[in-house]
Amino acid sequence: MHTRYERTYAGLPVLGGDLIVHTSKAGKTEGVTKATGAAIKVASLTPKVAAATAQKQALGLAKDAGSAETTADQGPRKVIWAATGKPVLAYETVVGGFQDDGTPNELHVITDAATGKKLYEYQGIETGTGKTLYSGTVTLGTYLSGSTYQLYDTSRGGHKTYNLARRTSGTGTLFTDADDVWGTGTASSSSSDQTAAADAAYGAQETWDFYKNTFGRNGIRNDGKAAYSRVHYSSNYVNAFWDDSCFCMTYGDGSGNTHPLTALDVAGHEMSHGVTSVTAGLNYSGESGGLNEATSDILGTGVEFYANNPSDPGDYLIGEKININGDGTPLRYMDKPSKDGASADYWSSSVGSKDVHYSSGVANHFFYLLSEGSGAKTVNGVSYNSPTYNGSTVTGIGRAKALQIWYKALTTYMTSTTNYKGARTATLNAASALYGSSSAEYNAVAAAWSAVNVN
Ligand SMILES: [Ca+2]
Ligand SMILES: [Ca+2]
Ligand SMILES: [Ca+2]
Ligand SMILES: [Zn+2]
Repeated sequence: MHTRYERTYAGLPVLGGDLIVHTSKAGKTEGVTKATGAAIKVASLTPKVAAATAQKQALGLAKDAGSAETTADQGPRKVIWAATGKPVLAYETVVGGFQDDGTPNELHVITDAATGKKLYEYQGIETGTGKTLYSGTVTLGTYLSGSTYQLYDTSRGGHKTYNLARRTSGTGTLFTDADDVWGTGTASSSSSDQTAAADAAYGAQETWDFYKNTFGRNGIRNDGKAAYSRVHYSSNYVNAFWDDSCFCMTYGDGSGNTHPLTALDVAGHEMSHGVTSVTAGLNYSGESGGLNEATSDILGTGVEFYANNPSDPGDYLIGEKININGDGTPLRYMDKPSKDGASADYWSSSVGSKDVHYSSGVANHFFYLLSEGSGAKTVNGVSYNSPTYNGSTVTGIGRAKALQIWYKALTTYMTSTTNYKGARTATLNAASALYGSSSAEYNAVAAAWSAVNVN
């Protein structure tokens, strides 16, 4: 038996004071491994330096690493620093934000509480390498526990990726790895395959970052806590789903268990159902159901563009990477939804009786027109040609503004029963609040709705 202990001194955590007690099966102590040999004792428990000074030092160091944070995420808290040299009373300050290259920051700075001198700093974010199926080789937030890495992203609300290994219930087993390189970039039908897990973890992190950096939203519930993801659900399961009751994301492995449904827009789509659920709560049938589905397509597309991943460039297609139709065509098209053979391009009084994945077409088409405008256009190498119901020419205001308007409408003006007419009002209210009621953006929202026959 090997038991780890953290130590405290006068109620303060002792950093670098951890130890492991080794015992035999019979319970006899066979040895102790200590992180420090020094006696834990400090002259005074009263700092000579103000906590604000320690915070200033930590923020300055984080700024050097590219962080724009102006306050500490945690601390400064009083600790005993015993990891280097003679144990002293110190402050630990943690600064979040992002580093120069976009990697999240969790800079820990240890400041001597007597002298104000920096004793130590370290980056708390582990970044592993994911070899994904759809998004190439990516950086993943991981966690080193003992000598084993976990697919556990402490920098984004504590997101964990679990393996259901073909089961259909339970949380599954947390993915672990010896060298922090996850997956192979190729789908495998093995139920311990890490590639799908790498995609799922990547999808969760990009979705988290998209919401945080685009809307200031801290996680699906906006409470700073991550959902979790499960892969290898069931066998030959050709779907992925969000479930409010477990607050978790689940992915099937697709046909032959070699086509996991883990592409970025699918991940963003499904997790956005969680956001809708805790905001507008759009009922999942009739026109509100179509708006619910469209919200997931719109925000999932937002995630895909945000990630800016060369293996999966942003587009106005849904599910173009997962080849669910078997002929390489996407599941849905936003510029002209009827291209899938079933979705509605325009509102009609019967649109609410369609399946929600088809009545969503009206709002997807609205979003495309609002972003890019009508007519022919090529974006990231994909050609679009978006028609209008009334023959009008719509000029787009750009995806960034269209996303802000949709998100504000969803979170501020839509309710469980909002229908298409109500969505027009909600997005006009949002445009008015964001840009003013006589703005070009407001007029573009009105024009884009009219172009899909919502008046
Ligand atoms: Ca590995
Ligand atoms: Ca794409
Ligand atoms: Ca897409
Ligand atoms: Zn959906």
